[in-house]
Amino acid sequence: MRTPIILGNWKMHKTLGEAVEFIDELKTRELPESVEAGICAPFIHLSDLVSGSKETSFGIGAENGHYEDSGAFTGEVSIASLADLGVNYVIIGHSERRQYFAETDEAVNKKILKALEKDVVPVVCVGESLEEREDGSYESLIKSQIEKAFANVTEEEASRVVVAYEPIWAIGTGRSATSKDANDMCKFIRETLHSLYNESVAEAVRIQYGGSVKPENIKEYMAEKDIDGALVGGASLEVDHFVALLEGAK
Ligand code: G2H
Repeated sequence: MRTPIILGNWKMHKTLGEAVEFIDELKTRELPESVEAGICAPFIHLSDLVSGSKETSFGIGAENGHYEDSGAFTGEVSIASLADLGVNYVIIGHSERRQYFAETDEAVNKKILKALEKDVVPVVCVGESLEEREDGSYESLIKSQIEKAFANVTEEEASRVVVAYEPIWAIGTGRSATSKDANDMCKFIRETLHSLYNESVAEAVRIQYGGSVKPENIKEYMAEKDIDGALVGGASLEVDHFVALLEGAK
């Protein structure tokens, strides 16, 4: 059985004060034990959030990280230093990073390998554009994104990776994929993992859906066999909504 996992992706929202206020409030809430929970936040908030969430049941993640341990990469933050800080997750290859910051499949792969080496859970995002959905090329695109992401990832490491299927046309648009469409793609990702590894890896990897998930639709997604959780942007910014998502996922 795969443990459901709900992760907030705050993107470029919240000041440090607002971030700490959120965590302080979340600490006072009773969270379902059966659901793994985490908040992925901007780099400058992470130190405070990691210390503020000690001895709680939820984890803290980064929204990006660099695969080199150190070096002349102005403006970047290494996955090694995130691990040193005590960060639990790192989002890799979010479509906004692929689209606006030219993140390639090769960089995604290097980041996954580094996160696994440093014992940070990589949350690798894959997903197609509206054009690719409509012209029917989406399955081959997703297959290629998965194959490239998992290059040189061993069988033992692969089951520690979390995959987030996020169709670009459903991100922040309010237009979510139907639970059946989302499940079909999560199933397709699982089959791709089966062909790359074996059944036990395919059955162990947790696959999230992401794209306009909210308290009102989380149950629908979680009822699907191949959806193990959600990566949530907008609806993770309010404590009440985040807690409702966790409740809906249990
Ligand atoms: C997709 C998602 C979080 P939202 O980017 O990764 O954002 O839930 O706002 O569509």
